[in-house]
Amino acid sequence: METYNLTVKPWCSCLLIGLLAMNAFLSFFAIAEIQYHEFVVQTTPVKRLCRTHNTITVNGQFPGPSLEVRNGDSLVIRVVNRVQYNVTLHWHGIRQLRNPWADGPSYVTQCPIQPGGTYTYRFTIINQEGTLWWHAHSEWLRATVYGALNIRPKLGSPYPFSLPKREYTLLLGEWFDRNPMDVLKLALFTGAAPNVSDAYTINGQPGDLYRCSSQETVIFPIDSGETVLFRIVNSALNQELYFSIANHQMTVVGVDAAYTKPFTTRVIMIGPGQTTNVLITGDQPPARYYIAARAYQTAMNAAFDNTTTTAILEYKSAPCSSKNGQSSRPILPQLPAYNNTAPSTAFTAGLKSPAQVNVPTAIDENLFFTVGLGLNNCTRPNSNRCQGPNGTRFTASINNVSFVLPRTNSLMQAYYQGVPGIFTTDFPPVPPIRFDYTGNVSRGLWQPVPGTKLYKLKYGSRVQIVFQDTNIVTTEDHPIHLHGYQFYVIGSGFGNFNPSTDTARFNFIDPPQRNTIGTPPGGWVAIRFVADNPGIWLLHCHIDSHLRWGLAMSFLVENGVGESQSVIPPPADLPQC
Ligand SMILES: *[C@@H]1O[C@H](CO)[C@@H](O)[C@H](O)[C@H]1NC(C)=O
Ligand SMILES: *[C@@H]1O[C@H](CO)[C@@H](O)[C@H](O)[C@H]1NC(C)=O
Ligand SMILES: *[C@@H]1O[C@H](CO)[C@@H](O)[C@H](O)[C@H]1NC(C)=O
Ligand SMILES: *[C@@H]1O[C@H](CO)[C@@H](O)[C@H](O)[C@H]1NC(C)=O
Ligand SMILES: *[C@@H]1O[C@H](CO)[C@@H](O)[C@H](O)[C@H]1NC(C)=O
Ligand SMILES: *[C@@H]1O[C@H](CO)[C@@H](O)[C@H](O)[C@H]1NC(C)=O
Ligand SMILES: *[C@@H]1O[C@H](CO)[C@@H](O)[C@H](O)[C@H]1NC(C)=O
Ligand SMILES: *[C@@H]1O[C@H](CO)[C@@H](O)[C@H](O)[C@H]1NC(C)=O
Ligand SMILES: [Cu+2]
Repeated sequence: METYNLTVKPWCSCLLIGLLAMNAFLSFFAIAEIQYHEFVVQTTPVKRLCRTHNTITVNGQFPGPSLEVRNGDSLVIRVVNRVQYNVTLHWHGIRQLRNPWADGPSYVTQCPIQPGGTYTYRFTIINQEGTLWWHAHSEWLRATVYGALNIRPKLGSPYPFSLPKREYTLLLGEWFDRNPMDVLKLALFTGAAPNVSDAYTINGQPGDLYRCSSQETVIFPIDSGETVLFRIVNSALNQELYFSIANHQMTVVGVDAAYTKPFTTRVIMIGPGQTTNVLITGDQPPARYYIAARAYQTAMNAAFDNTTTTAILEYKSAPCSSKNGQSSRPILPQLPAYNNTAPSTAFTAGLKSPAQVNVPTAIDENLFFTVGLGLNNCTRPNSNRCQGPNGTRFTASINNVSFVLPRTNSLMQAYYQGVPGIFTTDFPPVPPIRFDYTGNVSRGLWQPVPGTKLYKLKYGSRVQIVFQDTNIVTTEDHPIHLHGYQFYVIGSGFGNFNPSTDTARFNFIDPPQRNTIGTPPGGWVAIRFVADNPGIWLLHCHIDSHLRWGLAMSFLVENGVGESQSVIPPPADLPQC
């Protein structure tokens, strides 16, 4: 198999271990590999939109190095922090069984790697296949610090579709024509929404529709008649995106790290944190076709980046004139209107597991979480620190708790070492006040309470969560990401969740498995999972501005019985605060 975008691994030596009987998780005949990498977080000049910026990268690459692994492989990644910011890396979607120490969210599972420091992430990929990615999990550094984490089946194990000859990784990103950390800093000062980005990118390049960009537009070659696999990742900081390829159908075969029942579509909606694998066949006249993505914007009256990023699908047999000539600009695909929710709903409804899956039918924990924004009133509404709507500051919450990270320890370290005073475990399982969530919400309900509250789950408990979007400030699609787990998405709908009618429509047969799922704007989405991974796991909106405002909480999953159901001891080099 030929892989595009295979990046050079710095000092990657790979050693084969046959018949790994010592690792109970690996099947007896598996041949697994241990990959060693060094990721140096550094400042690198990157030129985009006519200007050069000192950009935070990994190993000087933007996007960062791709990790190409197989199910069962182990990764040892030594991270060296050579920038002035605190850094952590998160391996988005990797389950990290019993191993929260390698998960990465700053102040949740570890203290950050401070300037000049190092930390080695060690983890094994256990029963996961598909496309994941990695990114910084510390303030807004993930704007430029991210890369693919592609997991192929074990050697000799097939894909559930005919093996494509070629595969491409396509990372969608968001580019700011200034230091993203300064954009965040300004927003945190003023309390207003952060400035929007200046471009979307495909593998780091904005494409033909932006100034000073067309020379570097990414080109994906295809042969007439061949089928290629595209691994699409939304690494954008704050924006759901619509994605399409001119004149070509896409066959969706996977989302996050799970296969799906194949279905064809002209457009996909992909939220920050999500991945989608699609097959594309070169069945059109040999020419060049635009691949394009732009915003799917659900928040009302909010500024957003309305630009369009493009790459080019180029038939190798396309006439030279069409490759070089000014005359033959590639065809642009039709993308839905920014505010059109119908194509997103249709796409999401098409996602199913390939066969019947094992969804817990009985549940031990029935959780109902309201998710949304809020506004904090100011004592001096006219001050330059209260530039949010009508002299307020933006906030966000789950069940009216706006999540606050600790500063003097990580949640996981405090829990493991029994350090008191860092968090409480009284996160409310249901909203403290019932109201018409998606109706006209009384202004008196808009200000949540800050807190570092966790929700305790017994090992092995069967959990259902209904995420209910609210109309506080605005209804919106919030892409909710759960660390340490994959869950089944068993239902969704618009308006307020109604247990007596909506539960009857849940899909217990073939719901898709994901790690990130959006709430329909002004609607709800229901998930189920078994709490079989002990540790502290962050649940949050993957729109980074919302995360920073507090749209997050954490689960504390207790140890079960014996070592095999307990968190492993922390590594010796775990960063301290
Ligand atoms: C944000 O946008 C405003 C208005 O366009 C501009 O004046 C300001 O410099 C920007 N600042 C940052 C940090 O993005
Ligand atoms: C994008 O927004 C700008 C400013 O709000 C507006 O002038 C422009 O027409 C919009 N472009 C598109 C393609 O919607
Ligand atoms: C979407 O925007 C268009 C024009 O900006 C407007 O006419 C239309 O009513 C909007 N649709 C929805 C569903 O908000
Ligand atoms: C701000 O105040 C105006 C005028 O009172 C009102 O119409 C608007 O809804 C308010 N906006 C918010 C977000 O509270
Ligand atoms: C929402 O309720 C407030 C009072 O609680 C009222 O002033 C306002 O007109 C209502 N808005 C709508 C759109 O119904
Ligand atoms: C915040 O201010 C608004 C009006 O400006 C008021 O309706 C609301 O009750 C206030 N909230 C709190 C928590 O004080
Ligand atoms: C959240 O809690 C604050 C403080 O108790 C209260 O003013 C507000 O109404 C609550 N809002 C909701 C949606 O529960
Ligand atoms: C970096 O992390 C350390 C440890 O938590 C903290 O003391 C320091 O203030 C942080 N620095 C910045 C710039 O956030
Ligand atoms: Cu959100």
